[in-house]
Amino acid sequence: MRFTILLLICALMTGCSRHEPDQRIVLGFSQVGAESAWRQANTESIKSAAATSNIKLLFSDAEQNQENQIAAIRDFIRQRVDVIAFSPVVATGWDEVLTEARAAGIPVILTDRAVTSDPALYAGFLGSDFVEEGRKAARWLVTQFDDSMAAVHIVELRGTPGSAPATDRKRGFEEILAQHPRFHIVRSESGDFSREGGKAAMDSILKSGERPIHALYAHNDDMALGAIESLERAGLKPGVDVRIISIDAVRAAFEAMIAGKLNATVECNPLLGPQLMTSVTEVVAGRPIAKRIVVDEEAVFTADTARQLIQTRKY
Ligand code: GZL
Repeated sequence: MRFTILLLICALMTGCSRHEPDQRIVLGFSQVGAESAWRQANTESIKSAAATSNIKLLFSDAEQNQENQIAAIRDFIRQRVDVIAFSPVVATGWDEVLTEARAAGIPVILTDRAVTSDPALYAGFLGSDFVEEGRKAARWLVTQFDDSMAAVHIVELRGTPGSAPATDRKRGFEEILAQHPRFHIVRSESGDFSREGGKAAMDSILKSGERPIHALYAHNDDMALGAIESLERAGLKPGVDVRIISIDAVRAAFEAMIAGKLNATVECNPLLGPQLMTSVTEVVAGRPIAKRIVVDEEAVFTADTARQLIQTRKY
């Protein structure tokens, strides 16, 4: 009886409810979109890690549109979340909204992709080294053609224009290629990191009559898988007539390697959720995090080991 009266007094005085207010950390996360298998795995990792860490996640899918991401970040600021994290679809155009988050006293953590803004505007960046991924792709490709070939013609399918992975994977690839003058990128088109985009870009290149094509370098597996469909429709044997390397190492890439249609893929780990939640918890506790957290070492997987390794893959 006395408890009920106490509760009633409390409710009248402070409007407090029967339930304690939600004490969980609130994280606002703006995701690029759902453009690739890598992205789906990344989203799943973030959602499951938030649940495991008992962090309340406000999740927004920007459908690969920067305006949508900026609007989502502003909404998180209005909702006074504890931390904002996002994977920026492109590298530029974030100064204003990052300044607004800082003025609101809300720390920001970047995941997956970098921005060109002043690092003082965000607490830290957790992601892979895309330049090294590009170097790894080129180091593998130059081993695939012996000295008897005077010139090796490469087609490149780039990711989203202006995105850090597209810019840096190209930079790393070309840095190594510069040491091998027989190797030339004869065409470079954007496939926007999607399977449909990769197919359309390869269709256009094949229709233009660009020949010979000895190799394909795709900035992600989804574009490579789309290009494989296009090559087959044109009567070419992907993986045989055209040596193909891509990046991400998603399950579908292992299946394509087992089928002999893809020759190699460079791993880019999407399972960033646990590391992100650790960083969120540290930031909320007022402890600094490293400005740059590089996702651990990533491997190059080739067709000859794809069959035995596919069962070990987590995404
Ligand atoms: C890389 C990530 C890229 C993937 C693509 O960290 O930003 O975006 O390589 C995805 O599959 O679309």
